[in-house]
Parts: sequence; structure tokens; C-alpha cells
Amino acid sequence: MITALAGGVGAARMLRGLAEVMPPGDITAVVNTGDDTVLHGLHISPDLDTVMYTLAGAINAETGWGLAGESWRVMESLERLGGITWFNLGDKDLATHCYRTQRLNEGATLSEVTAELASSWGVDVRLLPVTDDPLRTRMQLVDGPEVSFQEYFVHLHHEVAVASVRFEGSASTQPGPRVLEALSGSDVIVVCPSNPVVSIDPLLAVPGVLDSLLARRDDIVGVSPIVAGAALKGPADRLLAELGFEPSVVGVAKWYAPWMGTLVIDQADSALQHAVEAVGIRCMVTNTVMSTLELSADLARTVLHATR
Ligand code: FO1
Repeated sequence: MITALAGGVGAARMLRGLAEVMPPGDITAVVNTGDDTVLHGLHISPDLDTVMYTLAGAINAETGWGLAGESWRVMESLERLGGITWFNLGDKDLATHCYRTQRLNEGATLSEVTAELASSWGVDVRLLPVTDDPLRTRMQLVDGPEVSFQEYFVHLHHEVAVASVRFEGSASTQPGPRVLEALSGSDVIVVCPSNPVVSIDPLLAVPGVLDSLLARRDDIVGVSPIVAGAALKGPADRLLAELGFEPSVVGVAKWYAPWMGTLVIDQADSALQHAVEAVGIRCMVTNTVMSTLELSADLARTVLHATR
């Protein structure tokens, strides 16, 4: 049994690789919900959906989010009405948000709705929202107000400098059902190549999660989302720098070292292996760029052996 800590696109590719090399039913993914948002009255859980669609083989491979073969008729009509169109919701994807919102309004928990949606897509990896309670990542801009994560990421194209990040509501959250059990009971905990600041840190903000990880340090292996000083996707490199960490595998190692035993870095960063180890974390070097399913599976095999 393994448990993976997961954000969006990088995590989805890692999970797809893991599901190739071990029974999907033996994998639990604890997924970030700090990116969740409400638009048009609909509850949207981007990271849960990205992971679910990827594992179902239905993801839009070009964007890494949303469904393949989408149409955009609702967005076109919204544009004509002067509605909110900066966050692109495809027609088929909208059904997911309608269903989720309806079930939440009926009193179902996010964990229950997630299990229903995953089952409808034939996804056997157990997807657990880190919490069923409201958790919202908020970004304080250097030259501007505090904004929601999606306003920063999509509306502002993550092109603005960030002074600090907080996880609104975290103190009042409880871990989702079976989250702590998955962390304490799995053989290995894999930290997917997600953004440390805005994808993995929200998980740690949920009371009980960090303590569970600290107790498992030797069994935790992470994959760096930074390769050759740059994030493969998104603003991880800039966010690390803005928060005072090197935008490199060494910065990632420093961010994770208190609770992570092993960090897997890309071949392009092999010269930094000793610098990572100097932070007090074991370091393995391999190809971490998952441009094909085969490469995701290769990385998954390496990661699973890294703690043994
Ligand atoms: N990302 C974008 O860059 N632009 C979008 O318009 C957009 C829409 C969207 C809709 C549904 C969904 O599940 C994800 C979507 N994303 C979009 C991705 C999302 O904002 C980010 O990938 C994650 O929140 C970061 O992990």
C-alpha cells in the first residue's frame, strides 16, 4: 500500500505511472483542496478533477487540466452575457461541477462525492480530498491585494510577485476520513512533483497531517518539481524565490527536509546531489520528466524503490 500527496498536473502524471506499476487499488492519493473555488455557484475542485481525469485517461493532454475533446458553448454564451469567463469550464467538465455542487447541497461530503465521481470514471486509485472542510489558499501580492489562488494562477496568469501565502480556514479543518490512517498505514509515502508552496503545503496546514508525516520521515520520498532551476509547469520556481528559498532542487530540499527522508531529482541537476544531501535529506538522481506514460512508469518504479 502506498499513499501519495498530490496537487495537480505533475501529481496526476506521477499517479498514472504508479498505477501502471502496481495495483491501482493499493494506491491512495491525498489531494489538495486549497485551489477549490466557487464560480457560477458551482463548487470546482481543480486538483481532484485533474487527478481523476488523468487516471481515467480522459484528460486534455495539451493543457493538463479539463477533459479531452471539450466544447465551450456555455463559455461562449457566458461571454455574450458578460459573465465570468477568465476560468475556462468546458461543457463536459461543467457536468462534474454541477453534480458535485448538487450532492454537496444535499449534504454529501466532498470525500463522498469524490468517491462517486471517481467510480463513475472507473478510477480505482482511492482519491481522498485532504479535508472535507473549507480550505482556501490565499496569495498576498507584493503590489496588490490578497487574492484567491485561482485569481492569482489563472486570472493574473501567476505573473505577479507574491509576498506571502496562507491557507484560510486551515485551523478549523479536520483531515478527511481515512487521510491520517492512509499516512500511518502505508508502506511508502510519495510526494508527487507538485508545487511545494501551493499544492503540498496546504495539505500540511490541515491539523494532524504534518505530525503524521514527521513520524514517517524515513518512508517519505518526494520528486522535485524543479528541474534545472525551473518549474516544468506553473510558478513553483518563482514562488520559492519570492519566499526566500533557492529556485532549485536545493531550495526544494530545504523546504521539505524537516519531514522528508529522500528527494528524487532530475539528471539535469546531478551536480547538485551533494548540496541536496548537505541539507540532511537522501538524494537520488534519475529522469523525472514524465513526457510519456512509459517515463511516468519508469519514474514510479524508481520512486517505489527509493526508500527500500
Ligand atoms: N488553468 C488555467 O490556466 N486556465 C483555466 O482557465 C483553467 C480552468 C480550469 C477548469 C477546471 C479545472 O479543473 C482546472 C482548470 N485549470 C485552469 C487548472 C487549474 O487552475 C490549476 O491547474 C490548478 O488549480 C493548479 O494545480
